[in-house]
Amino acid sequence: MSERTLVLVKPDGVSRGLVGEVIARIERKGLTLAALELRTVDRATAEQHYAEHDGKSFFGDLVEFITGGPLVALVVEGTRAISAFRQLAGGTDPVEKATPGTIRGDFGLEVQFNLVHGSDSPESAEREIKLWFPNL
Ligand code: RTP
Ligand code: MG
Repeated sequence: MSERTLVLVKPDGVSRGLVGEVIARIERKGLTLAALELRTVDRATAEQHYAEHDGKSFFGDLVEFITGGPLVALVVEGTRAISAFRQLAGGTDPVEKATPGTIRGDFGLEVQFNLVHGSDSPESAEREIKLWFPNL
């Protein structure tokens, strides 16, 4: 069944020049791009995007980081796209959880700078796509 998922190449991924690398991996997997935009996100959007983490110790740093420079937002489409992209990304901690061969496992060292975001469920994907691409 075809699904859509919201992917972000976070500001660290953009500043390190890894946008092409991430997109190449998405395309090689067989997923397709339904939307793509470079943008610098405002605080309100960032707080809504990560609303589930509001109140946690890292929330302030997370919002600062995600609003701190341009990121690339994408809608990625294909069979089981939500879990397929989470698998490409690897676990949240790039060293302890993400394995080599994944985006985070190959390029990341720190939890805060883990390069990419992918929606974690159909409900999150629907909510996040509406937030980032209301006209899609
Ligand atoms: P994301 O939402 O960005 O795709 O990451 P995720 O699902 O793998 O992880 P999640 O639990 O949703 O956490 C969101 C982001 O918050 C940062 N974080 N820092 N310092 C910490 O303990 C901590 N825990 C999470 C990470 O950057 C994570 O991607
Ligand atoms: Mg998450």
